[in-house]
Amino acid sequence: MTGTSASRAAGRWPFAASGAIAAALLFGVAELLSVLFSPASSPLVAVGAAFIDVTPAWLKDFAIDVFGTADKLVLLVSMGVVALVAAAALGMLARRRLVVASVLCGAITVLLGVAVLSRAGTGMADLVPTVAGGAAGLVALNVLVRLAGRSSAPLQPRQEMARRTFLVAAGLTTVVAAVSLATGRALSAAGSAAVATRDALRLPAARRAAAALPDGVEAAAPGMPPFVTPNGEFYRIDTALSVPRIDPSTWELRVHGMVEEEFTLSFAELLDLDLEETWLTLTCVSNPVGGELAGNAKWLGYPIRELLARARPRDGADMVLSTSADGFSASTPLEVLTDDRAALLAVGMNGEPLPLEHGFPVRMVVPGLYGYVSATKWVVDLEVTRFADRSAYWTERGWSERGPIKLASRIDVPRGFETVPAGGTVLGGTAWSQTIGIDRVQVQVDGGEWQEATLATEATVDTWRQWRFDWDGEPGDHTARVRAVNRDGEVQTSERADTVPNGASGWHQVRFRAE
Ligand SMILES: Nc1nc2c(c(=O)[nH]1)N[C@H]1C(S)=C(S)[C@@H](COP(=O)(O)O)O[C@H]1N2
Ligand SMILES: [Mo]
Repeated sequence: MTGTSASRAAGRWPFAASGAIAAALLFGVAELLSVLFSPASSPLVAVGAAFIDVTPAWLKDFAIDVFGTADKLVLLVSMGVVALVAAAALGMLARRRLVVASVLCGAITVLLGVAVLSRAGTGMADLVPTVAGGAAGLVALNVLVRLAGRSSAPLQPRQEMARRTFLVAAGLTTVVAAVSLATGRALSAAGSAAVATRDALRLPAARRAAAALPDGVEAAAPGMPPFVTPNGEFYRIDTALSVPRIDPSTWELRVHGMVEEEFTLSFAELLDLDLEETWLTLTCVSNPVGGELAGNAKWLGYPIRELLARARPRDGADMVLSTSADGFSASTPLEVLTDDRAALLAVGMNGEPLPLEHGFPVRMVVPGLYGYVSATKWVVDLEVTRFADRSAYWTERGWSERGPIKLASRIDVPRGFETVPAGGTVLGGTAWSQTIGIDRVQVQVDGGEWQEATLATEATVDTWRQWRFDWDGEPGDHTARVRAVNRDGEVQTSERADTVPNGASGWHQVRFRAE
């Protein structure tokens, strides 16, 4: 680098920094103010959520495949990086064209405002954080760029002083931006009525309690996941960048559409109904073969069948479109919600109110269907309709309108590429075929004969079933495969299908080493 190009580069960084700091201040101020409005009034949250909504199925699937449940963190961090780089470029433009850069800054603020208004349930008032943030960013950009200009003009008298002024201003603005951002995030996480109410809430006992778990539901294989998934470990998949915080005293479910009687139900009314409990394994359509996007819990809730009986669906209706407070929707066949399976409007999970991330205060759980077509969290609306007339969130993004869970099995231990002691190796895993039940599980080692695994006790046909397989192997590298047979006699297919459009299939296989 020659002397002049080095000093040119050195001359540019204060402008790039000014742009980036102005952007940080914009988002920081907006984040802090958004605490006073709705979560979606944060432009950060709104843009991320809008981005998730326009994400095509393959990209969503890719993100979940690669990042699992850290997908949202990765999204936020990548958005942050892109925003800072773009803002740095804007800062450099401002060096020569401050007016143009200021107009662009205003235009970006308008776009952020549009993203906020595009979110379900936001109104004009929710623009306040974005507008205030945009104004703060604009002022910061102008002040910092002017100071940077003075400090980098070599012929300017007192250049050293100008330089120091710029550094102090830039540093202070950065601190203000960072503190507002952190405080805003922390306050919106902690200070809401939903959290306080949930902590104080005591759910009524079930009129019909779930049967106690029989002995032996867990397979005796070291390292197996627990049969009941603790709430804190339950997989979480949704489009909600910031978890909706609903105060149950304001929650209402509207039941309407092709029905004889429309009605609304409050949370207090729901708790007064005859609640029942059921054991049920939820599964995500994005779960790859052998994946962990499935969890098993005891749910407390009111049968959706009873709600629909009260509404009396009209002839010709074949679907219930459930919608959440944040605009997600799922299309569930009407017949599935009116037959005798335990499809619940759930309020409790493993003996507690639903965790906020799992749908507090009310969600749906439906045996036998993937979550994206049935398990609406933060549910506020049930519309009885027809598949021909309405479509749901993921259907509009390339997934099937119906999503029955596919028969599946996986090997949990040994883990892939694990080294286990040779001789007396215990393999263990999980299989599921909700509403039908698992009849047999078979294991094949190194391409040999399929052999019967020992099944753990079945809790209910709606829950997963664990298995174990004892194997006396030679030392060396081995491959084990698993397949299940359900109680309808269906043998799990070897045919590999991708998760898009209606769930993965194929046999899970694990390589491990015995020593
Ligand atoms: N409101 C809302 N409900 C939702 C979703 C969502 O994005 N938003 N995702 C669904 C999907 S795809 C699945 S697999 C389940 C996951 O439920 P969990 O996060 O409690 O495990 O929730 C379903 N309910
Ligand atoms: Mo899902």
